[in-house]
Amino acid sequence: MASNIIPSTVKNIMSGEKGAKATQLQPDIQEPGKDDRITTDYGVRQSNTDDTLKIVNDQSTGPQLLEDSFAREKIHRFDHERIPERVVHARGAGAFGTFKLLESAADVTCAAVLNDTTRETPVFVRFSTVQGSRGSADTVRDVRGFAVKFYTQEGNWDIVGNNIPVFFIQDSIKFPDFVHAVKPEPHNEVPQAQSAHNNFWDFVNLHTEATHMYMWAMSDRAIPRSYRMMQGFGVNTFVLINAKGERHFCKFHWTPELGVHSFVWDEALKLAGQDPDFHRKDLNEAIENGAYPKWTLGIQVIPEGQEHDFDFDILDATKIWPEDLIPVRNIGEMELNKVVDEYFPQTEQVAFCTAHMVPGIAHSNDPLLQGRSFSYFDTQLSRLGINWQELPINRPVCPVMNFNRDGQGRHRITKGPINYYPNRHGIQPPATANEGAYLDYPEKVAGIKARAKSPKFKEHFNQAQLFLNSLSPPERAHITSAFGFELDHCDDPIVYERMSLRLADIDLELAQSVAAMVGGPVPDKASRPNHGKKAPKLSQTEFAPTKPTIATRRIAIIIADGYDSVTYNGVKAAITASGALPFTIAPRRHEIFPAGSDNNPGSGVRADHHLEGMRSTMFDAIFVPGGSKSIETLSKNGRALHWMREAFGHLKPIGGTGEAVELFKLAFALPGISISQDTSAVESYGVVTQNKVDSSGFSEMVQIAKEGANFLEKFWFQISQHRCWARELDGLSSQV
Ligand code: HDE
Repeated sequence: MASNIIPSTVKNIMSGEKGAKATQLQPDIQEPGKDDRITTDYGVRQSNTDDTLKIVNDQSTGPQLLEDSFAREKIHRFDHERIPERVVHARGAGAFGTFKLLESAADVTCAAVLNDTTRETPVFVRFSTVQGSRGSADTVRDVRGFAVKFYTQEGNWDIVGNNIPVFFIQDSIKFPDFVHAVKPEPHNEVPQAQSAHNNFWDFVNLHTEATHMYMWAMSDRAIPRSYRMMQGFGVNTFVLINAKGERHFCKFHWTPELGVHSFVWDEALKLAGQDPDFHRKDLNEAIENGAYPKWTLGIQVIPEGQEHDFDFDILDATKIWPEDLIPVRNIGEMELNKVVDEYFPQTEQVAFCTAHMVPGIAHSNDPLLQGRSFSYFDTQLSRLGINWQELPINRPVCPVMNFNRDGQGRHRITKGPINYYPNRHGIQPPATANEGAYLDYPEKVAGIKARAKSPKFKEHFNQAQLFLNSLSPPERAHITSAFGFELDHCDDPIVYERMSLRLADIDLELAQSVAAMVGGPVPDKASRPNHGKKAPKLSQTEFAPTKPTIATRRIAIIIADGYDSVTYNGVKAAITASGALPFTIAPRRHEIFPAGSDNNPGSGVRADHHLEGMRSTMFDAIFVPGGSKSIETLSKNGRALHWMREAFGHLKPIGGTGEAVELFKLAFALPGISISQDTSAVESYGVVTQNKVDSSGFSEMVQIAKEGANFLEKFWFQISQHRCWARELDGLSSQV
């Protein structure tokens, strides 16, 4: 049959992308359009993809035919769509970006990516949870993966890090035990993506080197508000080598521009059901809105020769290097500025490995790191096959030239008769130092061969205490309730009783509060005294942005028919002008009419969502403009009142003008909270109101100031603080 259809085209997307990695990815990107036609995998156009080939007549449908290769191909390809998910870190979200060096670190490393301040290095970052399977929720209590692949001109360099600076184990040989213990239990595959079960707490109780890490995992760090608001850490100790051949031990830090912020636990729990994709959507939303997330890259370095000067072993991944002893030097900045084009080929198929290091960066003898560098290569085999490094997302931007050949899924074609070295033509010899070869450091090593570790590895409690002592009062309170939650989910008394006693190794007050909550024996004395020391930068409160900001915050504006449109419009414009995101929420997702409009179509605003469709958990703050009819409707709406009370309970800033004050009185009729009827703006426990509205100037950029002169200045200040902790400390939030 002759075809008059325009020939099928597969377009390379050439626009909107720049840089070496983007160029390299381009030939593999298709953008199907209306002029394209569906084909088989071998390129033949298909006429019908809805009916299998079968025998039919006027009365009946007969058998299908084996010769229908179209149908077989379609089902066969579908049957094999899934690959094994990552054994840990299965659920993730990725994005592309760039790394720029701000200050050369040539004094400690000859890695060009950390020397050359004129370069922009493309990166791909994958954030993840650890325990859950690929379909689990984003907001569970868990460590978050923070893996960065730098496509440098000297080859790929991966920092495969986490958002917590320490780990549960010191030696890689324990990893299978640890992962088995934290993952769902083998007999019933319960629970999903949670450490709140017998096996996890049994393991970490018996395995005391995990103590420091589970303090972090019970802290707010394990329930981040956003991937964009987390720190990242290389965790392991790496080695930097400079041009003089000198060695420094190094830890890598990523610090987010927006500060480090977390959910409150009840909110995280609810979001796991209400919006399990919250974090991946949040990442894409920010990038698509041009609010590119940024982190600084910092290094802590210890010169060779000083590695034994500390009371902890610097190769022990269960220990931090306190910043008062070894300051962080910020040397670079990473920005994420492009969402992935397709999840599977990019975020799912990206393969990180701690052994991906460029000249100037090397392994230390950290026994966790050594094992990791075997594991990541090994695991890619079962996930992606032996040629995983040929997938576009994994390819370096510099040439890959070697005699590794063949294997399943080989793409590259290398011409010529030679596939070995040395060869008679002198093809592809190893590089010299001047040609940028990776040189191994000639480290002198002496010792006896033994299954053992050095003595300092055996101290397991000092830094757990250091961490707890360094937290703010709300953070400390959250740790106590997190233990309360987790151990309450353990039904084997051996587990929660032993853990209640174990906590007395860290802090007596913590142990007593938790034991009382979970039904364990309440210890009457500390099993080891708390040394009382603190260290800087362990509390999240120390990472507030240098200038308070409400950028990228999601603010729900709640209205009903009869709302005050002048204030609504003014505040909404001000939210946008400040880089935050306004969402209008109303009893229905249709046009909502303002006061005095006589419900004339076109006079109002279409709600983005209705009160049942979304929940307060999905927003950072709430604003309610006045309008007597609107407030009367909202006051009678149970869901609207629930929004207010839930946001209040989750410590969120709440702003209201005009008659909204009446709604707040109804919603927050609590002793201790006073909502003034004044004409001036008042602020009480993060609830900011203004009874009489002067909306002039609402759409201008707002000075963020607690003691600001007008409503927006004060409301913005509350939003910039993330949550109103005083509400929780004074027990108000638990009363709603
Ligand atoms: Fe991993 N880890 N890990 N890990 N890890 C994996 O590699 C492993 C550890 C981390 O987004 C696996 O490709 C061992 C510490 C991240 O693709 C696997 C040990 C830290 C990711 C593996 C550790 C991490 C992984 C599973 C103990 C923080 C996700 C799939 C010696 C510094 C990377 C894969 C991505 C993934 C092994 C401990 C971070 C099985 C053996 C410590 C962020 O190879």
